[in-house]
Amino acid sequence: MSDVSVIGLGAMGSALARVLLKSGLSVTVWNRSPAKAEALVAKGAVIAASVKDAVEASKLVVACLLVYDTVYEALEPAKDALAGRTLVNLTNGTPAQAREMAQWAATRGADYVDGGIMAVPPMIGQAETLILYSGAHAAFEAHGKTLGALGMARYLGDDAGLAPLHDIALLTAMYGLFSGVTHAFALTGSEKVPAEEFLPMLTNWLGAVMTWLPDMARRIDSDDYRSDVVSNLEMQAAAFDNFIAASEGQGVSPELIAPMFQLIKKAVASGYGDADQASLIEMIRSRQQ
Ligand code: FVH
Repeated sequence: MSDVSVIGLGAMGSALARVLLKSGLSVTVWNRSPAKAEALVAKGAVIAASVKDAVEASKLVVACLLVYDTVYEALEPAKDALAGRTLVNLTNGTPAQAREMAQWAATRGADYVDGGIMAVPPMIGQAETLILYSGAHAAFEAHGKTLGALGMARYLGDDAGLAPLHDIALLTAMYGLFSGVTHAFALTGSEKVPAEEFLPMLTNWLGAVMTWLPDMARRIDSDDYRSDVVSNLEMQAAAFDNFIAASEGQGVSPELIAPMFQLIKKAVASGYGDADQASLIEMIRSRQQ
């Protein structure tokens, strides 16, 4: 028996297996393309001849594959071996997919824990690397030490969908930041300002913007969009006209920032002209929430 089996040895699965080995655990590995196991075998991993052998080798099975469909496909020949084991799925997916997989695992007698890795492969194993988990609590606790070797393990609750929900929320925030930053670099670059020269000004500004987030969170939690507003949406809509015109004038497509402009205009048209930026959430969320 091994301490843990890792199914999927892409960039992330290999990093997970490497760190588990480095922390002194015995690790069995399986990958659709077996060649990817070679480097890990050289470091002490045991390569399983089949995915069923890999599942049978450990009480803890960690899967990290491309998408959920590939998890079902890969585990199909091993599904009857899952009983009495814990499946920790670190594959990126949706909350609905995670809940469905928790059901699928339950019908096979397995405990299911879903996970979201807030890191790129070289960050695995660092104490500050955040990995989100949700699902079977007792199973998470039982394997806490092993999972803790991968990074800072944060358990979010029994609902398997919570880890992917928070994962996707954090990733969408990151992509929103990338959108604005890419546009900003394009604007300054249109006048040949090197990105590295603009960078300190940009990071200082983003640091100042971060200090506004607690107020935004408070407003959202309390539906308070109109008290003490210092930058209302009507003013922002007028300024945004300039952002679009300046971009086009500098030969920069506004496509990364235009959706925000559309939303601000929609909010103003819906009566939020005197409200704070936080009120934009009312334009995108369903009122059933
Ligand atoms: N790499 C990253 O920066 C991110 C960081 C955050 C978390 N993501 C998610 O982790 C999952 C795996 O990502 P990855 O980086 O390991 O991805 P790849 O290197 O492309 O490896 C993909 C593995 O999936 C296997 N696979 C694909 N299709 C199948 C299939 N039909 N049956 C069995 N296995 C399959 C693939 O096998 P092979 O091509 O080597 O034979 C790899 O093991 C992912 O959800 C990220 O969003 C990573």
